Amino acid sequence: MNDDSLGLRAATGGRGVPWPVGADGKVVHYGACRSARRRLPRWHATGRDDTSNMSKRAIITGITGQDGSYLAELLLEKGYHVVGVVRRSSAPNLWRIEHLLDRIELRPADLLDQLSILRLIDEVRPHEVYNLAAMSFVPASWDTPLLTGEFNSQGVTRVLEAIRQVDRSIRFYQASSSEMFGKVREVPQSEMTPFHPRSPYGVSKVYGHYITVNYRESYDMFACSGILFNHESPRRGLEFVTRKVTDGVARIKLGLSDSLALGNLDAQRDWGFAGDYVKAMWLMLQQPSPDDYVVATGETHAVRELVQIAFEHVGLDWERYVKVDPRYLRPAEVDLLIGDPSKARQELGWRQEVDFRGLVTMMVDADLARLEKGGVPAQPLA
Ligand code: NDP
Ligand code: GDR
Repeated sequence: MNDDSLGLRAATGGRGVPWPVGADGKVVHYGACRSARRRLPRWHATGRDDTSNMSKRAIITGITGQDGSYLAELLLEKGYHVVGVVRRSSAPNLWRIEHLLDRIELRPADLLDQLSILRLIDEVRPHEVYNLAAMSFVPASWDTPLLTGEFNSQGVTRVLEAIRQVDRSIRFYQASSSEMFGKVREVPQSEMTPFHPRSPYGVSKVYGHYITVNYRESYDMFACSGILFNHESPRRGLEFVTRKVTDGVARIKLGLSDSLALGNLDAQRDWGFAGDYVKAMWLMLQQPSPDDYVVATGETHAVRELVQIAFEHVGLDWERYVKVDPRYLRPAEVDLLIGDPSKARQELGWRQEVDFRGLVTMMVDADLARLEKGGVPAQPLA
């Protein structure tokens, strides 16, 4: 299979990656790093020039998702050659990266297919891999628990295993989640808080987290797990509660709808802006050694508060429009999440720029602008 099989050649400008060559311009082969100095961790033994991003190549799995699109923008700004992974679908889902298509390369692969991942890593020979691809909608994980595990647990192992076989010096980021804390054992949650996941999604992410830690400890790989709390944006999928609310508010304001059905209004989340959070992903892979970090705002808000701010922003009283529909309640709920981002702040120098109110109003304004222009995508699924 090549780019043409997905009709992507035009989108990528037909460019290929100059592979298989290392940053020094020499052809590299499987196991090229295996004879490197044994007593140093693998990522010290690459001979790559890590001081400049100009020559760096990064693979992003999940580039068509919310975070993938923001991360691709960030890496392009930093001068990376960005390779995005897309999976076969009857209707391409490129709306979040349409504005980037002439600056990135798209390659076909699927987290379910080990050989496609192995070939991808071997052909691109990236410096960094950001594994963002996942089945990310929590309620769907009860409908498809086995498939969720295949994507979110074994999918991570497949990427790590491909890196191990091709070149262990490749730096790896795993998109772990605050859903791993689930029924929380302490407040706030930090890197030391034990996990108690409450959904097949949460359970699958715990596996993804620990297999990342295990490959780091077993093979000296530069593998980091970012334990990110909820982060949102105007590019968020319509099924997640923030976007469902901001889209719903915009529809009601414009007379396109007269009510909004939601589930648990009492759930509390630590919500931040996705554009801020992808910076933490990049920072993790620029450190002298690999580690795991909680990324959060350190504040928590109830769904009810989200709803109130969003309706207030357009001058409406939420209680007139919002209905609680038991269909949106979950078999087991995560009641309260609030992260302690001290380590990310101290060690990575990471800071959020957008606060909760700023995030909600930005999303409402974006949905109003989109709907006013006539962009009316399908109704949210959940
Ligand atoms: P999205 O749901 O927006 O994007 C998911 C991406 O994964 C899409 O690009 C999707 O591709 C891709 N994907 C799914 N299955 C496969 C597969 N089998 N092979 C290849 N690609 C696949 O998620 P987000 O951007 O919000 O999240 C990114 C990651 O961060 C996910 O792993 C999520 O679980 C995790 N996370 C997210 C948080 C958040 O608040 N956003 C918080 C903590 C963790 P397609 O377009 O083809 O469907
Ligand atoms: P979450 O996000 O499950 O935290 O996972 P979501 O926005 O789906 O739910 C947040 C909270 O809102 C409550 N809720 C509703 N949720 C949805 N989707 N629809 C509703 O109508 C509704 N009403 C109330 C939920 O019960 C829940 O408590 C997100 C995903 O991005 C994961 O991939 C990621 O790992 C975590 O955030 C951190």
